[in-house]
Amino acid sequence: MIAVGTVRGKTHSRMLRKLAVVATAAVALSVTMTDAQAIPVQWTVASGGNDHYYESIGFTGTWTSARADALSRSYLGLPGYLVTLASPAEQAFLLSIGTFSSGWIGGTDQASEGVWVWADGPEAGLQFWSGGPCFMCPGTLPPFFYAPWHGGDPSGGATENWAYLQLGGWNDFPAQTTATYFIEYSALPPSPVPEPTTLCLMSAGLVGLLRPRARRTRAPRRVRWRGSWRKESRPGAA
Ligand SMILES: [Ca+2]
Ligand SMILES: [Ca+2]
Repeated sequence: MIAVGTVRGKTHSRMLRKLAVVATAAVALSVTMTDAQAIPVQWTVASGGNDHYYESIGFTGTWTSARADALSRSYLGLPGYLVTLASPAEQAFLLSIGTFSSGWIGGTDQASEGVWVWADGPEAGLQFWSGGPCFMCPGTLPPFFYAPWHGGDPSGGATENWAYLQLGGWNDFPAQTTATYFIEYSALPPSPVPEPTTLCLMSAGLVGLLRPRARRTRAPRRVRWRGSWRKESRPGAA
């Protein structure tokens, strides 16, 4: 009985090990599927897009923390940033691939109330809206080309400075609101190259800074010598 019991015990152990292997494989498969679902989707030029990649991120936080999280990410070597939506087509594409239908986007008027700009990405600093609520605009109001606010928004004044995409249009939310967000990945434009004129002026300034000071020629002073005046060189004179 003891021998049989031992055999059964070993068999039982092998079964448990197999179950553990199967369970581990199932977890790995689950992780793989989750990763696959999270792969950003490219809006190709061939389909009328810009070749940027888009993704909805399950991270939940304030606009500021979502922005920091987006800036810490990259995909295929392309830097991430809170999505910038420059056209109806871009927003439609984003919503077509997103896991979520709402979340933070990259607009803010925190720096100057009513001056809505994109925070990061190729459009960093570009103003897309001015002032308060947009009751009648269709999402296009010169000189701004796209800002589909939800009816009556942005309405929060100085206490609501962060743009949120939701069904029915954009909304302005306060700092303490937490939500998921949308990310966009693309190359950023290179830093501005100084104009040739600017380079010349900079070079001239550097030359002036680096050139040793010329010794000033000081005129000799006149001193009385045995009843008559004569010239005497001053210390430091050339
Ligand atoms: Ca964009
Ligand atoms: Ca505001």
